Amino acid sequence: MKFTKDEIRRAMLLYAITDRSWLKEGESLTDVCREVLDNGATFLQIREKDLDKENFEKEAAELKKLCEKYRVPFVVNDNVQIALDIDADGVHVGQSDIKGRDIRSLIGPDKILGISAGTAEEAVAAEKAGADYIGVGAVFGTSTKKDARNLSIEKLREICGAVSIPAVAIGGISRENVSELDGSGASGIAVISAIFGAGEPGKATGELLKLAEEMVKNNG
Ligand code: TZP
Ligand code: MG
Repeated sequence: MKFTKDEIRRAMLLYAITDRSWLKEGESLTDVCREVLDNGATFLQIREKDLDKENFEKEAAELKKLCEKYRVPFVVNDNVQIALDIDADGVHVGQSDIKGRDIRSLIGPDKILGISAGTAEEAVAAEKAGADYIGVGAVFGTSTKKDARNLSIEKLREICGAVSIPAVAIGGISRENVSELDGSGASGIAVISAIFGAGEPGKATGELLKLAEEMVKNNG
């Protein structure tokens, strides 16, 4: 599926990132993602650090099909080849994944490219490298990513202001702190544990969506 720049910006609103380590007994990742999409998640990324290639690819292909039904963009974390093999809508890469690589050339002009940026310089470089959006964090303390760099809201505002592509805030975002991002310039929130670690992921999604809409409205 192809998404316009406007659609990608709007899809930043509630960006869900998978983590199967939160699955309860008997649950499948696809079933939980369906519940999350039913309740309004606007973007989905598969990020499964402990899955082998074969199973990652299998899960990714299923989620791609699911997202298509909802017309929600679906990207693969880190692995450009898997993103291409399953014809995902795009890929999300970190600074270490892009060193010396031109990911935009590998994926072509139509796929979504997301790049993590922790400084204004990285953000500007990401935009130049053809990123459609940047992921900026960790804005609050997170226990999900061990090597996450912490970043102030002030820094987030500076980074958002440095680029014209949309920025999604990430890291430790929960129902309790979304409003602290008011005025930051972020186009939305990316969350793992606040959705996948919630007792009821669907209900958490609906609540986060409302809070994200409020936050973005308060941005200007
Ligand atoms: N990148 C920066 S923080 C983070 C990633 C992938 C983890 C976000 O997880 P959570 O559970 O929403 O804090
Ligand atoms: Mg990465």
